[in-house]
Amino acid sequence: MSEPTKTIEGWYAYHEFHTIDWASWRSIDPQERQRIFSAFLQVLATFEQEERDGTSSFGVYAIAGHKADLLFLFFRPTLDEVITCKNHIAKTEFADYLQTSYSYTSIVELSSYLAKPGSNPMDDPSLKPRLQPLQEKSGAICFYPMNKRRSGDDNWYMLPMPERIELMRSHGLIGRDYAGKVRQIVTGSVGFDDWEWGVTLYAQDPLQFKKLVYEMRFDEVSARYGDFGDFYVGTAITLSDFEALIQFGE
Ligand code: 76R
Repeated sequence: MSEPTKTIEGWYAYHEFHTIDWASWRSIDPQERQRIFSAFLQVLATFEQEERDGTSSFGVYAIAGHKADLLFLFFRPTLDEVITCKNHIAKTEFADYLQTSYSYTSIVELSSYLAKPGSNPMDDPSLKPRLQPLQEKSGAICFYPMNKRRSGDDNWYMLPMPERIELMRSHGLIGRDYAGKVRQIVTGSVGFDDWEWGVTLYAQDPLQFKKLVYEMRFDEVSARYGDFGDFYVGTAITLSDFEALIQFGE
């Protein structure tokens, strides 16, 4: 058996994607819509307040394409808390006009591949913000789940540790070229959800997602060992952007 990689976990992550049921939403009168949406905003404002208190992170995103219109993204210390957040949203009247089109449960994960041998990663002061990451409030977001392949000769989990370290070094080097342009949050989901990791990327310019993901496809870690799920791309929105998004301009 090859040696498992040590991982350090941080906040739980819960990505919840929704489509808006525009036909039902349009069918109710504007005052009623206003009332329902105001109540919903109050719930979201609570999540934002909790983020300001430093106990979690929350974000709302507008998503491109037919797979979703909205993403609510929660980073929270416990699984119980993300379940509670999910149910807070589900119990609102506004949720009657949403359909959950996809969701992903995972946990912020740092792996020890590039840690200095013998060092205690917990001594690293840069670790806390990486384990308890705050979301970006502007710019673009990209999310997709992925696996490391386990088929025939291409089985990541049977590679000896030194080989995996070497491959991850090359992966990290490509990533570092995007420092300042793309921020990545890798969340582990073995035992939690249908893929092994979620990848959440932030960039001011969404084109940088394409550049980075494309470049990584040529790197062995992704070329030989990466299997990918559906991609979601969108932008961070404020609560007032959100209000504008769901209005019809009456
Ligand atoms: O954490 C670190 O900065 C150390 C180096 C590093 C690790 C250990 C790193 C760097 N990643 C690591 C682990 Mn990554 N990453 C992805 C994807 O689309 C694809 O082809 C893959 C999706 C992207 C875009 C990306 C970006 N990374 C991982 C893991 C866990 C692997 C395991 O444990 O087997 C996955 C699944 C994964 C996937 N990675 C970086 C980036 C970027 C931009 C960096 C540089 C970060 C920096 O140096 O600031």
